[in-house]
Formats: sequence, structure tokens, C-alpha cells
Amino acid sequence: RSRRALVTGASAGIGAATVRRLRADGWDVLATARRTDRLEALAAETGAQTLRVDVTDDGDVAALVEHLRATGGLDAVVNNAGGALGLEPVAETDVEQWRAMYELNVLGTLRVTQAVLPLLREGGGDVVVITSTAALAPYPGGAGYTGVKHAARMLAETLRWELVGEPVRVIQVAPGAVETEFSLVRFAGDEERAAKVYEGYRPLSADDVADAIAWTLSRPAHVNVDSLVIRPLAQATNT
Ligand code: NJP
Repeated sequence: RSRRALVTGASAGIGAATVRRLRADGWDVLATARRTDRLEALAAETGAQTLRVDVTDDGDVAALVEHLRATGGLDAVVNNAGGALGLEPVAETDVEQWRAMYELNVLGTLRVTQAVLPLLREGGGDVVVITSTAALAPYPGGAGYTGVKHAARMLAETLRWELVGEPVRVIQVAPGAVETEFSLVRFAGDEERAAKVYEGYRPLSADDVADAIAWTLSRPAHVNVDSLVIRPLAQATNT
């Protein structure tokens, strides 16, 4: 059978581009997110399978594993669902937004990875975790986001070490600025502020990042790309 990948946060941006790219490379893909209308459109376009999965919901993730078991197992998971909230300076930032951001980026990744790991261990497979260049160093307003992406990165790097000797590769991909709806979410729908993020340079496209993810997955089985940083040529900082 074809190799099968699960992509979380597949209804937009990097996740949707990864589904397109992996389908073009011959993978069976299960595309998951909360917005099912978008998933259906992607399925019609690419032939991917879809399932509504909120990565912050234990029940959804349990149903996801049942679905995977019943329909042929799993060879790779791309933990892509994520985002930034609470980007004010520490003095003013919102505790609840940090909690939600941790739940999505860190516990969402942990919940999904832990749940599918037995399937990957059965026949060998890959765990990809999408982090960010924001995980690399602090910047004003970024304490919460740098923190959760650093935690996701440590989750990936620790898991890789814990699984040494097993046929499961763990790959951390850290993109710089990518032109997606992410910055709109980041600035709570303020389009003017979102547009300013990319002023002065050309950001990566979601396809650029999807290409990088697909490349890591296409390495020979004995090669583990531990960590891949991909950023726009003109991006000077990690924000
Ligand atoms: O963002 P966007 P990107 N459960 O907003 C989904 C990281 N990153 O593609 O559920 C399940 O277009 C949401 O789907 P829906 C970033 O941190 C980005 O740019 O239908 N899914 C949508 O499909 C993130 O980890 C940049 O609302 C949930 C997707 O997540 C990854 O790249 C830079 C969910 C977000 O799509 C993809 O972000 C960087 C939930 N609870 C890292 N909540 C950048 N764009 O500049 C949201 O360094 N989603």
C-alpha cells in the first residue's frame, strides 16, 4: 500500500500545502482540522481523506486513533496545528491566551503524538513537529509564542532521543515568516497590522515549507533530519 500521512491543521496555510505536496508525492493523506468545509474542498481537489479533529480535544484525538487503526495504520504524522495568541508585552499579556496557546501548540502536539506513536512503532514511521524560528530567541511581545514553540521543539528533540534504536524518526521543522492566515490570527483580524509583518521583504510561501517537510520525509530510512530551519532570505530576526 501507499505510505500514509496524518496532517493536523490541514484546512489552511502550511498544513493544506503539505497535504497537496504529499498527495503529489504519492502518499495517502488524512487531512484534519476543525473547519470541515475547507477540508472537504481540499479532499475534492487532492483526493485526501478528511476527519474533523480539534487537537485540544481528547475525544477527537481518541476517535482519530480509532479511525487510523480501522483504516490501515499510519506511517507519518505532521504536527502542524498551531498559532500565536497573546502577543502583548509581558506586563500586559493575557494569562488565558497563553493557556490556550500552550494547549494548542504544546499539548495538542503531545496529545496527537502520544496517541499515534503505537501505530508508528508497529511498522516504523515519522513524527514531524512544526515549530518556528520564534523558538530560537526572545523578542519583545513574543514571550508566550517563543515559549510554546520552544516547548514543542524540546518535545520533538527529547522524543527523538528517547526513541533512538527504534524505527521512528523525529523531525523538527522551524519556519521563519510564511505568508498564510497566521498573521491575521496573530493580530486578531487586524488586516492592516497583519500586512505590515511582511513589509520590506518577500516571505516564504506555504509551498516552500511544504517542500521542506516533504524532503525530510523522503530521506532514506537511516537518515534522520533532526532539525530544519527555513526562513526568507531577507528575514533578519526570528520574529
Ligand atoms: O497558519 P494558519 P500557518 N485543532 O493560521 C489549525 C507555524 N508557523 O499555516 O482548525 C486543530 O494558516 C487551523 O485549522 P482550523 C504555526 O505556529 C507559522 O501559518 O480549521 N487544528 C489551520 O488549518 C503553526 O504551527 C509561521 O481552524 C487547529 C492551521 O491550524 C504552523 O506553522 C511561522 C486548531 C493554522 O493555519 C501552521 O501555521 C512560523 C485546533 N485546536 C511557524 N487550531 C508563519 N505563518 O509565519 C488551529 O515560524 N488549527
